[in-house]
Formats: sequence, structure tokens, C-alpha cells
Amino acid sequence: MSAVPPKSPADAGLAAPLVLKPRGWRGDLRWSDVTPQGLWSRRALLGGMGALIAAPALGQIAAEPSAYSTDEAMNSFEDITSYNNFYEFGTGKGDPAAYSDGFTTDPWAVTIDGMVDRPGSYDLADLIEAQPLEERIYRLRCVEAWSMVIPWIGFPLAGLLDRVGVQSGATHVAFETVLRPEEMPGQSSRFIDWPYREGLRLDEAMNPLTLMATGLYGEPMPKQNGAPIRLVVPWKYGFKSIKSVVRITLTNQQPRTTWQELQPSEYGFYANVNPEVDHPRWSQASERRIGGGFFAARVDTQKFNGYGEYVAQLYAGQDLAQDY
Ligand SMILES: Nc1nc2c(c(=O)[nH]1)N[C@H]1C(S)=C(S)[C@@H](COP(=O)(O)O)O[C@H]1N2
Ligand SMILES: [Mo]
Repeated sequence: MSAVPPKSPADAGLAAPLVLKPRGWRGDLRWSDVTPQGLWSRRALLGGMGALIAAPALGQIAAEPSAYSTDEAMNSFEDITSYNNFYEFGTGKGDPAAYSDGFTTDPWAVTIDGMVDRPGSYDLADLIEAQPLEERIYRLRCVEAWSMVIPWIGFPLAGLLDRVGVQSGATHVAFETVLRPEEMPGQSSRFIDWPYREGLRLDEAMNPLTLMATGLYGEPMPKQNGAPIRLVVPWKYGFKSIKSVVRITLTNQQPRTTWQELQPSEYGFYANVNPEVDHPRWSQASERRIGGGFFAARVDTQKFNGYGEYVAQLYAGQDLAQDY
């Protein structure tokens, strides 16, 4: 990672400003002032935001940091945008940043269908209208045993599902990433049955931790991180947090998901972070916290990635070694 030269937001392939950079956000700090780890502190955030900031048609960003946020040191913008898994652009960690320039993220529509009262193809601006945007600083734990701390901007999926009206009998939510091989070079490789698919149980989808994220570090979502809108489920391995979502389907069956189909013995539907259940090919007991210098550390992995107080009850009575 340190071999990758630092990037400005423009160089990092930021999408069109679907999340407007609100007036007052970050004051007159320049990009270079806030990029280094640690400068983007709660204090700077609060000081820069002051009051609620109106972003017409795009909702408002709450001024207070969320109670769900961790106060662990955040990874730098550089870490978060240069070390990625987004196989649509290649399997190398630098591929998503290197090969996503030509990816069009505006206009963007999301189809919401299946067991909902108001199915349809929603323009992104309409979809996120009236959803209050929040910053949520979450740990992200990849199944490959590395992790980061990322300040997402987004809104709880529950609010969106409430707006479209989930019908009784629906038990699960299925998600799909855009299928666009002409813009996503990795989709020419057939080892995955594209589009990338993920899914949640309805109670997991409705949990207040579950976010639809439209940005990070107060900026529109970088392409390599899943512009313009992606799922973030912080208590599950990173592969559940599907990027560049174009379809959300309410269903009464457990959906088929990309990694579970590819390697059912290695990747389960639940994929809850669990140091007690090893991957068949490596231990999940600890993880490498990505980052330069003293941030490159091996830390113990926490059950549910540390979010057990909010989610452990979802799995009462389930054997998590069986439902991995
Ligand atoms: N569509 C899609 N979504 C995806 C992936 C992918 O390859 N394609 N990779 C997943 C994996 S394995 C991880 S760890 C996270 C990484 O998110 P980040 O690059 O924003 O840190 O995205 C997840 N979402
Ligand atoms: Mo991952």
C-alpha cells in the first residue's frame, strides 16, 4: 500500500457528487489537511459541521456522531481507497482503484421488487431523499483476515424498506451489483456467475446497524468502494457488504449468494465474524489491521466484529458453527 502514491479525491475516481458536499462540512480545511490519519477527529468533525446541514433532495447529515460508531483510529482515505476487494474490476487489491475510472455511476437507478407494496425502479436521488444521512465509523473485517476502520456516510436500510413497504411473508432481502462488463473488466472473467449477489435475513436487514452507504470521509462514495451506493453490514465478513447495488428484492426464501455458491464449504450465508469458527484454509482468531506505520498491527478478532450487543440476539438458538 505504501507503494501507491497518495491520491487527491479526484484522482481516486470519486463519482459525481450524489452526496453533495454540504456547506460548512469541514470548514475551509483542505483535503491535505484532513487526509492523514487522526486529523479527521470527532472534534474536527463536530467543529466543521456545527448545525444540521441541508443538502436539498439528498437529506441531511446529522451533526452528532452516531452512538454506533467506534472510537478506534480510522484508516486514512488513502488506505480505504487503495486496498480494495471489488472483483468486478479485478482480483488485485489495487485493481479497483486502477480500473474503475470508466465506471459510470450517474445516473443510477435501483430496482426494488419482490414482496413490497411499492415496487419500482427508483432514481438514486429519489431513493435517498428524506433518508437522514449519518456518519457511522465502523470496523470492516474481511474474511481474508484483514480489517480497517471506515467513516461511512449513509442511512439505515430499515428506513428505505419501511418506505417501500415490506409485505408480510417476506423473510429475506436479496441484493445485486450492476452487471456492466463493458465498464467492469473483471466481469469478463467467468469464475463468478455475475452479477455479484448477496442477501440478508429480513431481521438482519432491519437491524439499525445495517447501512446503505453513499459516501465515506464526508465525500461521495469512491468508485472502488462501491459507488454510488453499497451495503454495509459491520458484524459480517466484508463480502456481505455488496457494492454498487442496482437491485433489492424482498423474498420468502434464503437468496443464493455469490460466495456461498462458489465455495459452499468455505463461505456460508450468514458469514458472521467469528473468531471461534476458522475458515477451512486459515484461522479467523486474529486479523491484520491495515495501515502504515504503527497501525499495521495484528489484533484479536471479536465475535460479531465487536457488535454483539446489537446483533447477538438475532441468532439466539442458532448454532453459529453450523450456520457459518
Ligand atoms: N460487488 C462487489 N461487492 C463487494 C466485493 C466485490 O468483489 N464485488 N467484495 C467484498 C469484499 S470481499 C469486501 S472485504 C468489501 C471491501 O469493501 P471496501 O473495498 O470498500 O473496503 O467489499 C465487498 N463487496
Ligand atoms: Mo472480503
